[in-house]
Amino acid sequence: MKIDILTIFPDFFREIFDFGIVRRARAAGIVEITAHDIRAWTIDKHRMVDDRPFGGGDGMVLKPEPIFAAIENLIGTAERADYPSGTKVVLLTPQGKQFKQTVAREFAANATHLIILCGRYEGIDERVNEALVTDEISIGDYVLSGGEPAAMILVDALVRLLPDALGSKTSAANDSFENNLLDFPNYTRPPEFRGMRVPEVLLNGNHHEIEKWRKQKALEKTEKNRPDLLGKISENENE
Ligand code: 6GU
Repeated sequence: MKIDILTIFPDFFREIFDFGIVRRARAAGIVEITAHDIRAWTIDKHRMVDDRPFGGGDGMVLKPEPIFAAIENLIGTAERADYPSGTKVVLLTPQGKQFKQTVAREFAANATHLIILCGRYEGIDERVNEALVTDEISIGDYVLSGGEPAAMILVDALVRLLPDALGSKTSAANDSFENNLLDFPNYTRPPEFRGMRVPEVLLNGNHHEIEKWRKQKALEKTEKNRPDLLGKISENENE
């Protein structure tokens, strides 16, 4: 998979993809990630990436010209209908559809070239959306000063789902949200720490009992922290 990030702060991404699974996936050639400065595609004297909103109001709006030029350069066309299959242009904005594990799975399975536009300021000229964007995405119901932290999250969630990105010992199939259940709790050595014992069932090696315990604890954790997920379990069992 090839991922191109369009941003006015390319330095934000200088090191954040150099750790853990994402670093290994890059080193193994599973994914290629590049952050591009939108300003590189400006052609005016002042290299302007933003301007005042028509109709008035606070803040600045990202201009369409450099973004269209960037897309034309990266994809070969600024006509959404002519994008090669597997190409997605994602706009990160609080006005987007909410990012979920299902979306990460869909991208990991079907996208081969992902272009991520990081929104900034008061927004982005809507013609970018109308002509170029295939998916408008938000990472949650709060406002960030820009799409950059959201891009980091999107990339991380997606790369670990790419075939061979996770080591053989871990599997995305058991992740929280994969079955609308949060993960069960884990313990490691020592078996007793500051008077707190590891649950006995985990120490006695009865795998059937351990499975039962984990399922129960996953349910309890979900009930406590994310009761909204529980209604979805029976819905999905029919899929
Ligand atoms: Cl993708 N961008 C911004 N600016 N704020 C957000 C967001 C994105 N997702 C949630 N809040």
